[in-house]
Amino acid sequence: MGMAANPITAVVLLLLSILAAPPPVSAKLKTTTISFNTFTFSDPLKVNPPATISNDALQVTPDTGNTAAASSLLANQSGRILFDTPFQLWEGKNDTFSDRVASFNASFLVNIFRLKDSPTPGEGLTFVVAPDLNLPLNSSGEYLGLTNATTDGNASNQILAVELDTFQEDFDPDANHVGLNINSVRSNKTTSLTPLLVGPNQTANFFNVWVQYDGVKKVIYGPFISAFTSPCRKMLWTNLWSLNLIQCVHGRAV
Ligand SMILES: [Ca+2]
Ligand SMILES: [Ca+2]
Repeated sequence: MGMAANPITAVVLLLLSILAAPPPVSAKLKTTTISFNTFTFSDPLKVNPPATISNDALQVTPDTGNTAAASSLLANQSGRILFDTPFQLWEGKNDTFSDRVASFNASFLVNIFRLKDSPTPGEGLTFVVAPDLNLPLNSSGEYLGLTNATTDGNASNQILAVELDTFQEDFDPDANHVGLNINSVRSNKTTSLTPLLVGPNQTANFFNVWVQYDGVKKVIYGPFISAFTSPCRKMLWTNLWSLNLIQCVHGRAV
């Protein structure tokens, strides 16, 4: 489980926690919790360049206020940051509880903003569940660090992502939406975030985001969003989609 993104939009993640817990059906239950207040390179993460860790935060794609360098540094980039150890999301068909699927809860603080003089915004940011730690080649732009022109839509991708999309392609409803992506950047489901403006602001723009999966009900809440600056962290937006993880991702995934 991790983050994939494409640039010009600067993305900084400051807090991430994961809870993975199968439903309460047997003594084999196992719970894993990983939390970060700030990030360092010694954390159990796989950082795929140009993603990096900077200012105690995960920076998925390059960020610079140097406009002379911006066009070459910011354009056509994608990065990924993932946990370096896979999670068991579901077990094999021969398992006694073969329909048992893990639940998880990922929460993070995001800052997505467009540089003041940048000619175009970036495509956005995703929370991703992937089969391995590898970043696909040529996965910038509309491919959001998830796929590329050759692999997009292939069932063998075994990728699940919740996107925060900030640039409208011809298959997108607008330039400010969330989507449920299974093996493709062409979302299975989308919902506009208007009037909640997550993406195109030109100043620091912090939001708390939660992506939760209920392995019993087989429902993904993707995502809850609240304003970071609100004293009571007022919930601004929630969403819910039915999803059976067994049908879209490997039993062990990152
Ligand atoms: Ca898009
Ligand atoms: Ca989209």
